[in-house]
Amino acid sequence: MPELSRRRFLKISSASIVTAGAAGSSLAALARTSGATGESGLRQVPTFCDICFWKCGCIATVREGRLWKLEGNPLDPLCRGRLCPRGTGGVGALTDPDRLRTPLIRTQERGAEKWKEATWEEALTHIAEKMKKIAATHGPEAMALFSHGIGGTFLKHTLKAFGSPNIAAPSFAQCRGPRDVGFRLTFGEDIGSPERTDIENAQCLVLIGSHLGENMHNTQVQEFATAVGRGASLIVVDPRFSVAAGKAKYYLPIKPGTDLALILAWMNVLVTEKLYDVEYVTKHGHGFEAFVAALAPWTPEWAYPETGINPALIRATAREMARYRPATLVHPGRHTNWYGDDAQRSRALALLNALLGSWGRKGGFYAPSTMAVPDYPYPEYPKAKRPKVDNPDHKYRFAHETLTTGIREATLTGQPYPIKGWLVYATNLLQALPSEAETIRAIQQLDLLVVIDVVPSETAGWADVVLPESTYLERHDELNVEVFKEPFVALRQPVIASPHDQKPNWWIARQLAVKLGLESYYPWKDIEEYLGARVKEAGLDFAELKKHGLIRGPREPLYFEDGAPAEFGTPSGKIEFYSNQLQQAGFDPVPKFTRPEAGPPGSFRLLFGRAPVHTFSRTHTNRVLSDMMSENAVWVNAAAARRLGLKSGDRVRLRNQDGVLSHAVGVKATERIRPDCVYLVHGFGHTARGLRHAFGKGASDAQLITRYKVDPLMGGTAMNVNFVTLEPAERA
Ligand SMILES: Nc1nc2c(c(=O)[nH]1)N[C@H]1C(S)=C(S)[C@@H](COP(=O)(O)OP(=O)(O)OC[C@H]3O[C@@H](n4cnc5c(=O)[nH]c(N)nc54)[C@H](O)[C@@H]3O)O[C@H]1N2
Ligand SMILES: Nc1nc2c(c(=O)[nH]1)N[C@H]1C(S)=C(S)[C@@H](COP(=O)(O)OP(=O)(O)OC[C@H]3O[C@@H](n4cnc5c(=O)[nH]c(N)nc54)[C@H](O)[C@@H]3O)O[C@H]1N2
Ligand code: SF4
Ligand SMILES: [Mo]
Repeated sequence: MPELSRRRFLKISSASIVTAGAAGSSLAALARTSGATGESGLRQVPTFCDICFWKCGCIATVREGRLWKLEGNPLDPLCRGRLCPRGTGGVGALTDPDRLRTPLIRTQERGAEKWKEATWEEALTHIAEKMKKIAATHGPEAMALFSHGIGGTFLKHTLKAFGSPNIAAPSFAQCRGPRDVGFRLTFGEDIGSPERTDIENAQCLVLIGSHLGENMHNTQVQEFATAVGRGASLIVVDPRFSVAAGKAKYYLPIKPGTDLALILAWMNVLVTEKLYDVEYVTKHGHGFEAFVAALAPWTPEWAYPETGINPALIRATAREMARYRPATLVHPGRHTNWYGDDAQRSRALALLNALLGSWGRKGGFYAPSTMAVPDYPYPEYPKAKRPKVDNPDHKYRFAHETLTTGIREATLTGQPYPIKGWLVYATNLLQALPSEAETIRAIQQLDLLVVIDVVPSETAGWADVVLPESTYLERHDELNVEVFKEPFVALRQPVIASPHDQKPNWWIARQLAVKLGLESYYPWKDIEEYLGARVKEAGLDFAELKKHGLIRGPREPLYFEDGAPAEFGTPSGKIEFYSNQLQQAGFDPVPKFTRPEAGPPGSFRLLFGRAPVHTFSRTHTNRVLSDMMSENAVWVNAAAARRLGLKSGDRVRLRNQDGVLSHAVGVKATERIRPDCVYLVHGFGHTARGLRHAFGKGASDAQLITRYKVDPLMGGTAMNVNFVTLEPAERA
């Protein structure tokens, strides 16, 4: 790893470099990765990270039976030998003294966080009996599973075998759903995760609220550092002067919620000045003339009062994008549930990329590939008697994944049919879904809530049964058959044994199935048997996979010019500048801008996002990471703070439009944010008493998000629609 690029990677993040400094692994180290203890008394095991869902390959070094350090696996194309600070800090997940140790069964009313310890036999028998009772009374579809990440694979299998189709993750309706819908409507394909963005080859990169450097998805940040390092032109649009904005040639401090107006005006400039890729659009486009006609009114002068961005700057940035096309990448974003018109805003981003000809082109969006690893030959699942509950009558026409909040709604209303049991795996619904009150009300309707977690989260606090999982460093998981720039298969394998009575998800899912009388769905007895069978079927060598942690496959062409097929999975088979699908469903065939509703006078719009050393709400109890950032601060524009008589370091509480009051936090008075909004890092302000280290530290954006707007195309829940005022607080 050249030292220079590693430094750049660190510089891009605003994190302390303490833990990240340990990152970077040598090939010599890899030679020792067989898992056997070497001469030095060190044992190294390759596996992949789970502190977030990027799944970077890592090498764990164990010394005298204890995990000593985690480094990037140099063979892994995702991490290229370097973990992000969170990945390195994964050591703290293992040693967290607040970990769940044994199964727990509730002894008092829901939410009291009072349980008795149970054996796995007792806990699983209890769950299976309840599930059977629910199925007998309401049908098996009345059981739902919320699950986030690869660890949910086997529980999904068990639930499908049980006969329920109601399985959802917050990664759609609370995260990337609008983006994938917007791009699918335009190009006929999702963006996927990892995103198919060719950041490292972009000549011009446009980030619209994608705050790379704080959002630490590893490959993206490394490629971002490469692009910045070689002088790529960077345009950043954000109401907050993010870490990325600090590297930008053009920074556009947009009025929150008005990006669609800016994107329409940019497209207007590209079309009226004929700066778009005429050849590409002619060859691949559908409905271009109707699109051009629809764009006519959306001039930079029209967009100015909406966005606060000067027309000259709108023109200059549109021309800058055109100058470098097709190697101009307008980043599609990831967390895109913002203001309620998000699928249309994402579609506008897709259209802007289409005008620049960047889809399928170097420095734009590459064509990903994957290795052929056949699924395990399970028996066929029983046919669910009723359709999924989350999207009745296909109300959200363009939702192509299950809506968490749709399942919650059905639980609340009993419509279209009642949901009576939730299995919740590795998702903290009370932090991840908007409106904590609705989640709690839905939980009150349940006959069974089972939470499978590593720590006693807020959601676990409401559970009837809590099951303690082994951490990712103590277990196997499903194979990661990655869809990426180059194909590879990666293995998660245990580095160390679980310290208490924790069990891996595959074991829990299998045992539960056995108790439910579904053993025939688990022809394999042990995870290695399962993984080995899949790997063998793919013609790969399991021993090699265990030794190196991954096996790479041959690269495929990435760009149209290299032979990647220029095919679009839309109804017209082309890039849909005008969408007949949308028009037929009663939506705008070319996106239109609607002005976001303003908040109460004197209030600030509440914005939120990521910090480099934390993941969502899941790392605040990790001592290594929380030592670097134990509390969030509320960013307030310096002039606005002065008007309120506040200065940096003062303690305040945030009160939202519905009267909800946050924990006390420090003020960060700064020029780096517009005066009409404030900003919090997501995931703080824990209220679960068992999270002793995180309890009461910082303010929770989730608690303040009592309102949300639902995207009419796909049912995503937009959360940037809450407003707060600030009140002085006594020092905690
Ligand atoms: N207010 C607000 N809400 C948001 C967001 C936001 O920024 N603000 N972001 C949205 C986005 S983009 C996303 S992707 C989602 C993320 O939503 P979630 O994935 O639900 O994220 P977390 O809140 O971190 O909850 C993860 C839970 O998994 C547990 N966990 C961690 N490791 C393991 C493990 O190995 N096994 C098991 N069984 N459990 C484990 C953690 O302890 C924690 O309780 O949230 C969405 N919701
Ligand atoms: N360290 C770390 N990295 C992560 C994660 C993590 O938990 N921790 N989570 C990962 C996941 S699953 C996701 S989805 C991503 C999320 O990260 P991103 O996809 O980058 O999305 P957001 O978190 O929504 O972005 C928040 C940014 O948008 C800005 N913003 C708010 N409103 C507006 C607006 O109206 N217009 C514009 N232009 N900007 C606006 C905010 O000021 C902030 O800078 O991060 C990923 N990377
Ligand atoms: S980006 Fe960081 S936390 Fe996420 S998988 Fe990679 S190293 Fe782990
Ligand atoms: Mo996300």
